[in-house]
Amino acid sequence: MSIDIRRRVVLRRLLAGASTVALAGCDAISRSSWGPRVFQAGEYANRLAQRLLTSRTSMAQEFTEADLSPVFRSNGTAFPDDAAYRALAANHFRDWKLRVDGLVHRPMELSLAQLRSMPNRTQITRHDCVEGWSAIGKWKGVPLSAVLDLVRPVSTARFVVFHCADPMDEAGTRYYESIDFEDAYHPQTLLAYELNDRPLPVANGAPVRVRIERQLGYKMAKYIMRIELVESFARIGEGRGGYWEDQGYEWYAGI
Ligand SMILES: Nc1nc2c(c(=O)[nH]1)N[C@H]1C(S)=C(S)[C@@H](COP(=O)(O)O)O[C@H]1N2
Ligand SMILES: [Mo]
Repeated sequence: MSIDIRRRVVLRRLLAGASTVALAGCDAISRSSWGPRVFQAGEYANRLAQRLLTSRTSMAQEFTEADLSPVFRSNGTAFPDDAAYRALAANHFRDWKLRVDGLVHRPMELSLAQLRSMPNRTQITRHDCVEGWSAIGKWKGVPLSAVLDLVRPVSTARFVVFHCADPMDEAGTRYYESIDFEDAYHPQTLLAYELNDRPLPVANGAPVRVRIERQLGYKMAKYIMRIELVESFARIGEGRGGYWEDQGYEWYAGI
């Protein structure tokens, strides 16, 4: 067992102990007026534990060219069933514009050429899908932080929402996802436009998809059309911050 894993085990045991103690007093607590505050404190302890176990600011592991998967498979949508998207794709996304708006001082529309002329970062990382597969790919893109610096979020903004091109159901609900500012400003969070030294394939989210390297695959929205800054996601989809979150997945999908 590595020291890191052992540290996690020890922490988990400590925490399991703490919650047993809390539960023992449950009945009495729920009958008293200060009950709800205790549960909030419990939730706070859980979040604190998460931070101790995996620091949110740490970097995800990066790999070498030798580690690249022979194929980076596609999952979920592989070609959005949307006429406007297909027209953009047919013209190699020359007319595509990324709209960045919501709680920002300076809403903008950025072309692919503009994004490509901004500072960029390349990283080789492992993608983990909740369905049980992983792949290592090389991503190049503009750090999301650079785009946020251009539009300047207003002080009440707390989350970054990605609106995608692909309809997910008969009603036409499109894929959407969201992250908080800790992930939005993380140096490995990219608006990626290249995979393995080539323009991002349609199957992997062309022209631009987000990389959020310390979370699971479903957070990494493909086919991004619009980025919206919000104070809460109460008015986004069904209010849980993402297409899969609204079907019951966790909002923070840490790995
Ligand atoms: N717009 C959109 N983004 C999406 C999905 C999707 O269906 N539509 N699937 C998600 C899931 S579950 C995974 S694992 C990854 C898959 O990325 P890939 O197609 O590049 O393998 O994209 C995520 N982002
Ligand atoms: Mo996934």
